[in-house]
Amino acid sequence: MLLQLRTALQQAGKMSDGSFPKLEANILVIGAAKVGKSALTVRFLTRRFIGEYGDIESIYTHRMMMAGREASFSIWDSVYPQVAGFRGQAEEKQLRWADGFVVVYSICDRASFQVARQQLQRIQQLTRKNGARRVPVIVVGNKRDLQHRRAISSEEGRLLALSAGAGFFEVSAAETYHGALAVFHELLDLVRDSRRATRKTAGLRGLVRSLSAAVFGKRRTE
Ligand SMILES: Nc1nc2c(ncn2[C@@H]2O[C@H](COP(=O)(O)OP(=O)(O)O)[C@@H](O)[C@H]2O)c(=O)[nH]1
Ligand SMILES: [Mg+2]
Repeated sequence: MLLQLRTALQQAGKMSDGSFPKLEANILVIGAAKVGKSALTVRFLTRRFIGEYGDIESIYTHRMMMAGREASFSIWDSVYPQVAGFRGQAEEKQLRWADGFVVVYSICDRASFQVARQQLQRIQQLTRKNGARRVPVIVVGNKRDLQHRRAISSEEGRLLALSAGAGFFEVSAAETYHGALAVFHELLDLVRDSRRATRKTAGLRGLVRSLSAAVFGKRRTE
């Protein structure tokens, strides 16, 4: 019984040797065309801004240390499909693949803000079906350097993120590295927290099953 209890608690957080398991995550970067999805991703991975990226879809793998723990993740820099019919299938596949989402719009482009709003809704629809409670999402208003062309206020962006239970950053992939760094770091923190919450629930469920098995002499079915 004690052994089962200990196992359940271990599952809720640490490994038996006291270390934390390696964090692995799939990160999907989505948003309308030309908002700077590739610029943001490449900025984070290489610290550089190249200027033109082409419409290439790429999945990058990246390793780093986070709070003394090894993190290994894949970042899918997506391309927004031009053909509406194709959007549904491709989108669903992408959304199901991901553990965390970066939803990018341009602060100079109202249409891209609407796309971000729709994509946030789709994420919520799909993940709610999977029974997830809170999905790790960061909303990013990019091109902050273009203040004279601003069409979306910071408040509006923040409100959209808030309504979706997501984190929010305004950044300029063109001008700085730290904005991109903050976005991906925060997202990985959210992924880690949501994993912990899931494991804790699973651990507690296991504990209840063990207890009822001990008390009633048989396993409860769920
Ligand atoms: N001024 C400015 N331009 C940017 C920024 N980020 C991306 N761009 C430009 O916006 C265009 C589209 O960027 P890209 O990363 O290819 O967008 P994607 O289609 O969403 O992947 C390119 O010409 C980039 O140089 C930014 O923060 N500020
Ligand atoms: Mg791109």
